[in-house]
Amino acid sequence: MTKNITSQRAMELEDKYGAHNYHPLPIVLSRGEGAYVWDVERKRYFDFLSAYSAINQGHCHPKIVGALVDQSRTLTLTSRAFYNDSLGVYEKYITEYFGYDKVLPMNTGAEGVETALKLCRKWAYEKKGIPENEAKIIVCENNFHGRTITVISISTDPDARNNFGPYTPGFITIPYNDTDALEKALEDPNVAGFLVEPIQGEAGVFVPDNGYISKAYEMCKAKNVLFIADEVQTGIARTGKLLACNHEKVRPDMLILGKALSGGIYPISAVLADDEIMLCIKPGEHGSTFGGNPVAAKVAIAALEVVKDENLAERAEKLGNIFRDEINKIDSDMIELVRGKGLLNAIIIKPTNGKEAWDVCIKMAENGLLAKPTHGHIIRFAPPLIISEGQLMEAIEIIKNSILSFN
Ligand code: IF1
Repeated sequence: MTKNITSQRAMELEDKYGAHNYHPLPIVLSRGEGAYVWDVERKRYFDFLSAYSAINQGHCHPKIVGALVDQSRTLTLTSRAFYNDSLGVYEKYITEYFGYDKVLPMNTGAEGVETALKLCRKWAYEKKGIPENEAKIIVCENNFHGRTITVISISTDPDARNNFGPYTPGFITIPYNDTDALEKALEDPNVAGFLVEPIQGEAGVFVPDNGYISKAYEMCKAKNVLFIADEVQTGIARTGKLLACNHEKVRPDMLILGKALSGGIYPISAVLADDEIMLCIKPGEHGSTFGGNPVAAKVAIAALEVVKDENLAERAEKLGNIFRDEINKIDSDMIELVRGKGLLNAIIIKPTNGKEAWDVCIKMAENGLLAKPTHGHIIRFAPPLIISEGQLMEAIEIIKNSILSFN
């Protein structure tokens, strides 16, 4: 059916038979390898979105695909009604990899966030002694934690939350990167946790002030409040360290991972925590059909091995510095600012001559590079971390020429 489908036909099919919950760039992809993707007309592009940082290890990494194929031929799913020979091995591997007592395996990032919120509330009632149904969790304005009802209940983005009410109660929203606001919110004795992205990805790669994460962590500890890091997008080497929290030597009480935990090959998420928190959930109190399945277990081990074997964090650190330095050299009024950490960066575009971020993305696509605006005038640039320095320089040339074409 998909043999020799044209871009036009593919888009028509999605328009007619699919929900209209996205507005994609008019590019129909059919193949991915490393830092590249190809459309159905066999045009090659640099992928500078990496499926929103799920493809850190590069498209179709042979080692991860191999793990997927081998396990898929053997045993794909047992449910958690029984044990299997892969889950415990994976749980040992990932908890030692990140330094926690235990892991609760789920599938999507949003499920990981929901799981962390449930663990935080359980801990609040059973360990901290907050009166039942009174627990509150602090979240930040302009967050993005997923699309489920509770997660959009804490969103401040009208598109994400409008007309999806009534909303889940029990949250306090404060400005991001504002420790005074956090200090005030922490005065409430019923606060159980603080859920935060170390860098706000969807908000436009908003990097907080140096010291914000470590100060926020210390303030939470002083009030016996759980520091919960959503590293679904910033984790797995993306920002130049294994975790974005590592930049400030913060060890979150709960760590939420997703996306590149599978290298973009399979939906895998995880919540890591120590026993005092994790053992608050007893048998039968949480779970998921696919959570921790044998294929996910083997794929995640392979994906994490690639991160270490190919030094992806060090690469992201080095190449990210080159990216920002080179973009800052571009002489164009359209470039208001470039910001980011490691290979999670964004360019703030100043609309010029009637052209804006979307037009820049269309021009870059014509020139062989894919990226997409987040809000308004911000374009996120997040290539696979396996990109070579030569490829990066070639990609920067495309970005430069595309932007200068509007001068
Ligand atoms: C979409 C955004 C990015 C995330 C963080 C949890 C999740 C995400 C920090 C939920 C997911 C994805 C969702 C996807 C596009 C993308 C996205 F634009 F939506 F906001 F990356 F910034 N925490 N982000 O970034 O993980 O349930 O999706 O596996 O919904 O369009 P998920």
